[in-house]
Amino acid sequence: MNRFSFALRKRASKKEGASSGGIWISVLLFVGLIILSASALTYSQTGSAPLSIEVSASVSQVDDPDYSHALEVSWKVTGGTPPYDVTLEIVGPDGTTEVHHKEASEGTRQFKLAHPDGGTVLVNVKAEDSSGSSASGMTSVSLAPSPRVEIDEGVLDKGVLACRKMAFSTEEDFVTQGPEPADGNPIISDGDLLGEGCVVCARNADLLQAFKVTVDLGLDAVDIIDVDRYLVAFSTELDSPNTGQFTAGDLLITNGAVIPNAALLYGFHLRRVDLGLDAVHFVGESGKIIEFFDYVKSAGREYWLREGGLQASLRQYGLDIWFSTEGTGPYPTQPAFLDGDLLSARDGIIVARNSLLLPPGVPAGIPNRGVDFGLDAVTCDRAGNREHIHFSTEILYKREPGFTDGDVLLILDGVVYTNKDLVHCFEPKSNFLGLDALYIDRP
Ligand SMILES: [Ca+2]
Ligand SMILES: [Ca+2]
Ligand SMILES: [Ca+2]
Ligand SMILES: [Ca+2]
Repeated sequence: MNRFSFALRKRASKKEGASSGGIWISVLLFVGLIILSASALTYSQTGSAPLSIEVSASVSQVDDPDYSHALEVSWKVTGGTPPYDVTLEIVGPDGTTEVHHKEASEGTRQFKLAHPDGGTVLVNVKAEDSSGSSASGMTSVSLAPSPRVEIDEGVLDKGVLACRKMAFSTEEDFVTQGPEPADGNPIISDGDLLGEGCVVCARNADLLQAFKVTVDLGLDAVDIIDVDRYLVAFSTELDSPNTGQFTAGDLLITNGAVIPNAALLYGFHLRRVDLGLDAVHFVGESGKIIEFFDYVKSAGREYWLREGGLQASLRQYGLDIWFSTEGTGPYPTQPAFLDGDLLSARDGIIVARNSLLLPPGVPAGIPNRGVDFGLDAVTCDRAGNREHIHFSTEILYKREPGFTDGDVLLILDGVVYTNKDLVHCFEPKSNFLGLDALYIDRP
């Protein structure tokens, strides 16, 4: 098992609170039927039927990046002396417990679960009536594990599919001694998109296919929106050789859409500047991002140069673009932001300062702590939970807690994957190849 799927497992239990719309697959996997286990059946003083609870639950898999299953619970409390105080408890396979108080005496509710590895979920309904009697009813459902794309030999032919779970780009060109790329060329460029297991997901020219560019322009920011539709947002190191097509600071999409750098910066009251683009991550529902990409393409690059146009569209689609620039915001004596800050294109605010990204012991942040470590790769979940931000810096730090500019760091925490973890399966002559673009599914 690799470390990325491990991270995915570890994280699963933390997602209960977020909300996200998804398409529910109508495959009913298991239906847990009524189990009645009134633990403390008590006749009420009026001699009516004893307090009892019926509970049933069913579960189905969902097609949603943030959740694995939908759980439906139905319950009915009868007997005893109404009114009742009803509590629902849902215990996940990892022991995490969700408690819902003050439920109705009878009802059906749906809950989204994030347990991609499957397992047993216990549903416990407890009731207390007005005479103080209590009862509980319990049932359980089995969650089937979510289907995963396993990296195998066959995936070498499937190109970008190998970047479903994670993708990155190095800062250096190198020759692979490990798995041979599908096109037979052992030379890996700093412009190629690489995936888990040292697979070349896309050559630079593949990413640029819609732009009719065949020279390697480098790759220094990436976000994978949908591998099946081959929708990747990215940025190059060099301007397009086709005059006026795009700059190295523009945000490009594999469908041929371009968002000019200036559009990303209007929220900061900067007009018609190009400060470069070094890292990118889309926040919002995947379906909305895909719709937005169609719109970006149909509107054309010139349209997005209109001040505020991008910000209005992002609000309309419920999206945000998190990014970092190559250059620090103008006015050097009092910059609005640093090239090491994570910025919001929609709101024109700093999502996370360089000083917040790095662990407290690191002297990050200007002017107070001393150094701008840069931010040249970033990824997070689509909900934009800041505690899931993973990133890479532009410069290394040798003291404790040390890191290199090729490592993957977790916000406020430090190194999660070293550069060697990412590239060792290429068996390169050097184990340090840098890291300047990163995507992790459900980081
Ligand atoms: Ca690169
Ligand atoms: Ca760039
Ligand atoms: Ca970069
Ligand atoms: Ca880096």
